[in-house]
Amino acid sequence: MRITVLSVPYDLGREGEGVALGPGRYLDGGLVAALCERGHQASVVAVERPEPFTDELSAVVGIARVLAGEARRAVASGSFPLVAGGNCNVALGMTAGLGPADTAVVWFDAHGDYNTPQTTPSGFLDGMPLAMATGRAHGDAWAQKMGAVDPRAVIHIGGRDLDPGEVEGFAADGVHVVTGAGGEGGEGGLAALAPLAARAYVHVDIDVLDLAVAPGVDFPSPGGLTPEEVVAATTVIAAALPVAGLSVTSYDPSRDDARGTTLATGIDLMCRLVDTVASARRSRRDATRLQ
Ligand SMILES: [Mn+2]
Repeated sequence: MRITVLSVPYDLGREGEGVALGPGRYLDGGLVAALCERGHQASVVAVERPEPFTDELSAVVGIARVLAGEARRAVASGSFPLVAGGNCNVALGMTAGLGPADTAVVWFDAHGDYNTPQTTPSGFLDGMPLAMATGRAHGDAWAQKMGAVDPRAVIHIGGRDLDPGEVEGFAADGVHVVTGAGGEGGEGGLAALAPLAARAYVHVDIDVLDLAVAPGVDFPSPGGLTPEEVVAATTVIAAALPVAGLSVTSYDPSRDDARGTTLATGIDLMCRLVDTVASARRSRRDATRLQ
């Protein structure tokens, strides 16, 4: 499969610190070579903040607009957009680029990312990206201009650190939520998305994984999923809907262990998810040919 690796090296709009360093580390650590070894053709596009940093919200929105354009360009040229991102707010650019109104979102994350300025206990802007994508949070800054994702076409998987306001928001908006080890019960939720969308976008905050395989994160939460569980759930969604884009975020190299466990896990997970998407695409093409 042809792949455009969209590198988004920012941490809430800032470069050079925390999770902003993750994408560069993936690239230096051999992400492109690993994809090519599996028979894909990968090229890299670096997404750049369009204006000097003034505040987090403006920076996040500016970067997301640029990313949306690059995702659209990749898809139009027949290439699959794979985001190596700093924070989860890359999801704004991806959903906008893929078509927010008819894209289902599969969101793997230890945290809800569904707070609003009213519900957030911390004020942390990257606790809100999924809520921004659906227009629940900061609608005037994002969804009213760029389009909103239908929350009923969203499934959140692997959450174990959800704030009360997020749990209420998920229920009120009809977001499917699958908690607990193994993502049990996910199949029904994934199947429910298919009639609401033309395609799916899969987002993985690497903190959804267990700390044994991904210790290099800023907000560790024990009891996470295995990479195999993330791949298995993605296989289910890829059979139900064409997966049109993928993002993996939140790797903070400064918190990784000495062996680079998180780096290796992240690269391997991206490769396995891309393989899953490519193989579902092949099956879909074969099925069309046989008709
Ligand atoms: Mn997140």
